[in-house]
Amino acid sequence: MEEHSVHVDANAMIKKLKEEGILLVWDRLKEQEPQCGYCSLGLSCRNCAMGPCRIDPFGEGPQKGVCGADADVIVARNLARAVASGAASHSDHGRDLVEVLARVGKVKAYSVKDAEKLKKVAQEYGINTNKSVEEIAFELAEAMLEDFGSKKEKIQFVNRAPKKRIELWEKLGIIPRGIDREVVEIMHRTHMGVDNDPVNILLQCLRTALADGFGGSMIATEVSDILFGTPEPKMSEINLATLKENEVNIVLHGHNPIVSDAIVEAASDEELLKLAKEYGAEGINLAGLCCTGNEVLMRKGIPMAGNHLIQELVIGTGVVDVIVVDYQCIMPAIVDVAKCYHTEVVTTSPKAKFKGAIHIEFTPENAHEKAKEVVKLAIERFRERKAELVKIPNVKPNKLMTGFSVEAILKVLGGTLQPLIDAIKNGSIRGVVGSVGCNNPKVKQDYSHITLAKRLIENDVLVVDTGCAAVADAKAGLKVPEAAELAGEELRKVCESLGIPPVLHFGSCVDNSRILVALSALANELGVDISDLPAAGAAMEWYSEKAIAIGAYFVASGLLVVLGVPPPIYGSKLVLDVLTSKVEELTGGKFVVEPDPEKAAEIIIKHIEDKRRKLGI
Ligand code: CUV
Ligand code: SF4
Repeated sequence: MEEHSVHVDANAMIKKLKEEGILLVWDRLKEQEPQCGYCSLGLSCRNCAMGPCRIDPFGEGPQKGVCGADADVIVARNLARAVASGAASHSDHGRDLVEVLARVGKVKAYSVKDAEKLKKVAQEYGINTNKSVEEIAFELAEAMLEDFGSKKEKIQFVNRAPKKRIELWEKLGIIPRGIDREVVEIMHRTHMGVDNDPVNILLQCLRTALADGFGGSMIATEVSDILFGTPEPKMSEINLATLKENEVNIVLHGHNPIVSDAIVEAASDEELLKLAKEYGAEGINLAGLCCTGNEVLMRKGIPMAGNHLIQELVIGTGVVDVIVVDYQCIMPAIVDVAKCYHTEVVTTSPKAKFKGAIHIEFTPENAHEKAKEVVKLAIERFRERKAELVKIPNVKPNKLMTGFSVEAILKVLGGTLQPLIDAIKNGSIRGVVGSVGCNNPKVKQDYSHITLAKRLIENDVLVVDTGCAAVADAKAGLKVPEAAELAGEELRKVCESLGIPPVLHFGSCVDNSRILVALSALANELGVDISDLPAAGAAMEWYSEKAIAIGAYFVASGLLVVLGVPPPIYGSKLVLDVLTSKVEELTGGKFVVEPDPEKAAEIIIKHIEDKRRKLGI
């Protein structure tokens, strides 16, 4: 059988779980195959009860749904609903953070860790910062909540984009007005008998995606930095061997740092540590998964167990006492896997309960106590481990350097972007690529992320990564300063002189907003638009609707975006043509679908060289 992952630790665990008779994501994918062709092409619609309807892709069967909608409308509408869901997920996560920000000073568990950033962001919102931190925090939270509503003409952070870009969005009529508003408008427009112009629907996709990138996601990043500290470079470790056999292990899974941060605090509580030792554990060990893992890794250097496709495997080590989750990308399957071990799955959000899990609901008010409760539960579960099921893969944890916020990069560069601009201009850095997104069981785990990153750095292209792509690259050893050796000669020199790796960890998925901020700043310094930059994006192993929203705001911002997994748009020539070609005339960006990471690298490098030529550098 072909191995499902490129990693030794993952494959060892897959083998172990298979032997134990546990069904995994790859087995369930197999059971689903062949997957529905209509759905894969985007040609099925169940938006109303006259349906469900399907359009025959070969032109022989029906070409219209019961209402008369054709393939173009149905495909565009389906894509729009995915963008709405993706934007809503990032943004509702952002809203939860804003609600904590509003309570600073009133709750025990949270405070402002970066007052300087609080003031800077408050000033952007036109708030007078001559008052207490708590007052500023409250006013900023109120102002940000207005970005979610429908009373504004433009979301505040849109102003961070280059002037030319904003003018372009105005001309196209895609300035996002309110985060919730754009999402609601997609749900409205895709109801039967509303927007039946596929191009008009696609433009609303771009506007909603921008409400995510320059709205919900950017708010999530900025407020997380304010509350938990703006990341700074630090070393940490990654892979399944970050779990410790002799310690209580708590795995932090999900997305929002609100819960994970409180648990990090609680895990160093003296009394709980004492209790753990009484029960025979040497300590309390934390390991992250997916994006909440990225959040606590970036800010606190908490080790990372793995990315999306590791979530079932991590439990299979038999040493996870509690896996605590909030929301997004948490497979319901982990509850089933946990049942085969002593592991408890703990849910924390009223928005995301799982059948078979223990629900310990976190609020800003009770987070302190609830976090201790979770840690205590883990300590108790430690005693219930089944020795015969314990097996941590026999590998060493990989090292990585994390913590590259835009602020941290500026510090590394000595306070200005000039050294980076010089390096780009003189060609020692040919360009910058954001490698983002998930794992998908349809792709050998991490293969495409890692291959793409390697080819890019070999060709002197600096890679910045987020989400599960970031975890993949780190596991492959691309995020240590010594990885500079794997880069082309010119990029190697730059990395060595700065002491940084050629692949920089920008954070979680909402932190893709950091890429928008960095590219906007670069474009502004150079006096050009984002679409003029030698830059691109890639989501080689994406699975999530959130990744579609990210791809769409990158394209709306003027970037070429390579998708390694085909999106469900092939049922409409028109939609396919707009997104992979015509949109370039509008925004300067476009999608390319290319599953082969070697070819994807070639496409990106060619794009970067074209942009350099046009800039005359
Ligand atoms: Ni938000 S969205 S699988 S955890 S990157 Fe990872 Fe990242 Fe995709 Fe989910
Ligand atoms: Fe069918 Fe039209 Fe209803 Fe969709 S909206 S299910 S195409 S009738």
